[in-house]
Amino acid sequence: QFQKAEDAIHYRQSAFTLIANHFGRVAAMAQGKAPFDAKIAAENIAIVSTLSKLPLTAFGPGTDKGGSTKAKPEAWSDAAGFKAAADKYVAAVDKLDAAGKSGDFGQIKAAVGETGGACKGCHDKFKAK
Ligand code: ASC
Repeated sequence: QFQKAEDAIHYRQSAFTLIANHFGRVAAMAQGKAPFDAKIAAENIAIVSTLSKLPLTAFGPGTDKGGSTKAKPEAWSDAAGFKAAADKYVAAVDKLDAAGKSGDFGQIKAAVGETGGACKGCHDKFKAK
């Protein structure tokens, strides 16, 4: 799938950049920093949902070093912990996806909170500052 570790690292970083951008637009609405628009929220959530699992395919063996990775060695040495954190994030994005389809502000706000928490939970353990 990837020729070099650096390719996998660049791939996952690119996916996270896009996810953060589109999630950030929805988070801004949830936090009252941008006006809530159910259609725009749904469009951005759909993008997040589509992209959400892509970076997880690019943390294979041997991709712990290289490029400008900020992933900590623990993402590989504590593979079970990393998988649990990833599963939490995927489950949160599934809820966010359902919330986006509902168009309900309260549901979106709650799911944004849970998703942001899952992002942070993984970063705290597995991403260097
Ligand atoms: C974001 C983003 C993250 C998470 C995290 C949540 O919008 O880019 O990495 O939310 O900050 O605490």
